[in-house]
Amino acid sequence: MSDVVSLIIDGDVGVIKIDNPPVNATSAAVRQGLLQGLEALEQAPKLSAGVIICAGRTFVAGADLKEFGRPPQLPRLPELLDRFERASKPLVAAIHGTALGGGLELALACHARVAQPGARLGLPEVKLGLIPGAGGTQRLPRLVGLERALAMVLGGEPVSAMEAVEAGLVDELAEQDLLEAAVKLASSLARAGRWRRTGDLAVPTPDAGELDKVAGRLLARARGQHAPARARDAVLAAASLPLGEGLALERKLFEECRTDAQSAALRHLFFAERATGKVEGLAAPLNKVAVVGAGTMGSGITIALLDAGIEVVLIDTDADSLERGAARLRTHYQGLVDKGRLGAAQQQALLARLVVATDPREAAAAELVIEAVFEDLSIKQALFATLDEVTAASAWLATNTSYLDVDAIASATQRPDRVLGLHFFSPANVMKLVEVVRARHTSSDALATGVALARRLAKIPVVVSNATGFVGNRMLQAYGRENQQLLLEGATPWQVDAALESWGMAMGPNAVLDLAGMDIGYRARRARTDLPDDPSFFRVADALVEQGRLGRKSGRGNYLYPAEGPRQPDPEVVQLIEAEARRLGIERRVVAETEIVERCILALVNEGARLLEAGVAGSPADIDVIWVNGYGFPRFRGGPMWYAAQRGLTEVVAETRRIGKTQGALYWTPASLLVRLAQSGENLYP
Ligand code: T1G
Repeated sequence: MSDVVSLIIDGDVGVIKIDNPPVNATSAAVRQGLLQGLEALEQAPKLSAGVIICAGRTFVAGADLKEFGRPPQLPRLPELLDRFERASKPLVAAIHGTALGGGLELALACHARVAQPGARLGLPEVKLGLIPGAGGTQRLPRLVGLERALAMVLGGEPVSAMEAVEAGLVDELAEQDLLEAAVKLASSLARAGRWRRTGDLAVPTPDAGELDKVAGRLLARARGQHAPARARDAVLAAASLPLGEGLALERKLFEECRTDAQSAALRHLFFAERATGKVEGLAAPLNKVAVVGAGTMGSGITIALLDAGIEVVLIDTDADSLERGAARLRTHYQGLVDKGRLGAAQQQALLARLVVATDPREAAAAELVIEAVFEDLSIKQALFATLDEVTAASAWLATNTSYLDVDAIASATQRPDRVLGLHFFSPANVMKLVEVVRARHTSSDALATGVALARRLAKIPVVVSNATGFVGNRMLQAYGRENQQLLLEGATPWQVDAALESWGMAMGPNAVLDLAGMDIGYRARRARTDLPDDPSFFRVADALVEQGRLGRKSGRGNYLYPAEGPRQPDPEVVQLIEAEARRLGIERRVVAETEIVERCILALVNEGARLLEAGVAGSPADIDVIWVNGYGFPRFRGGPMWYAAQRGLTEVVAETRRIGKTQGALYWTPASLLVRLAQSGENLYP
């Protein structure tokens, strides 16, 4: 057979075993091996049935994404699976781990499915800008009905083995030995002399109104994306077209997705998010972590640590703050219990791993301390000096600062090699991004320990160098400056937000400022000595804060926040902006939506390029991962640097220069990296 697919005899059953680490993707070699395995099985007179099983940690988790963009090799998966479905002997899929995409399609082309209780089954192709392309949109509805098939294909989320049994997707749960259960079922199908081909089943006629509701809800969540609507068309066709025609339509729609720029962007991110944080150095094991600062960030970080099975000492020298933080944790977990998402026993076990204290000396036994106190350098330095005394010499000390100088913080200790930044994003137990900050003396083991911890928390670590705002917030400043300037020049906060949200940003910059609270930025700007000499710099945000309009937390900021219902535009804000514009001598005008998007997004690109030149960001892919996971940049556009690369750097540089003619060279001089690449005909991505 081949080194990735083997045929083993188990009584009268031929077991086709796939062994293609790490996730048994259906590479060309696997497809060739499967075809050979099936032909050998059919030609073996002593074999009456077949089982498809996988070695390693999971059943087939999909087509091999590394093959995209290369010339296709035979057999292609759709034809192979049609061949499986028409096999002359019954085939049973034995599922463990995650049967996803082409893996679930392989199982659907079999005649029955057995799964381990912990297995998960799904068609996540839309998350890659694709649709199932090997029969999933036609066979799944035949087993689970159109409504559930729409939800699975348009949402892309997997279902548990139990849910799959209830839905008719899986025939049996293998509580004990998976292979034994599958062989037994395969034999029984052969003895019965009949087995059902999924493709022969009729699709139960649905309630059209219900279908529209399911599809409408899922499509609304996929604003701006192309694949989900194509997926809907393919799935609905299963109820109206014979299998062959439905498969042909699926293939056509799949090809449209495969060649769509959105899929290239999403597949870029898939690999980019797995490539970040590859650092030298040895990650130290962490069993006990101290978190200092029981505020919003400290509590969120504590939840993430507890959820990952780590013991936490939550310290706050202010007893009231500590109690508020502890109450926040208890409320969080009780809320999960109330929603049925956490068992009471699990809740107890989680909280049993938590100790709270007001004395920093309680951090003595922690292998790592994460500081999340007030964003003030002297406060942090004093704390790190204390931690230096009270913790073991081997302890790692991390600061969660979002923009302060990590070198200055490290200098307060005798162990700067063991000091790093772990910049979490709020809410820290939800947001996936962690900027792992390499300060001047940070050792490679310290970095590796930070990266490994982020992965253990199911987050995405990106290593950045120490510089004001690191990467994400430095770029946010450039993006925010354009927003502020556009307001002074004539746009309203809701106009800017609407323009960027329809372009794909998860939330407009003014709504984000209100959410975070504008007093934070206000204080940070006053503490800085490196701001541009520009009286209009963030002047609208500052004026709002000076009028007590901090954002959501004060009920009004760029918007009004009524007790009930959505945020509201506020004419008073326009008056405030107009007054500031007059004072600054800025003549207001009508600002077009295209100008808003162009200036805010290209400001991001230019600042990102500057950070690459300065070595603060390690790669364009790191920047893309930061902005789609920390700031709501639309995934289907691949990230700021991917977007610029697809647009072409010659055009990006020309546009930057054009904007600079009216906005001035201070902010709009094209980064020399972009100019150099454009001139040499190169790009940010090969
Ligand atoms: N192709 C190639 N490599 C893959 C892969 C895939 N489908 N899935 C994972 N890998 C690599 C990944 O890059 C990493 O490599 C390693 O495996 C571990 O991954 C026809 C066309 C299965 C839930 O979308 O969701 O089928 O960095 O770090 O956290 O209709 O991987 O170690 O070198 O993510 O334990 C549909 C994608 C494809 C599933 C495991 N399938 N994968 O998560 O490990 S399109 C998917 C995942 C398709 C058909 C269509 C996850 C996982 P490296 P990991 P994990």
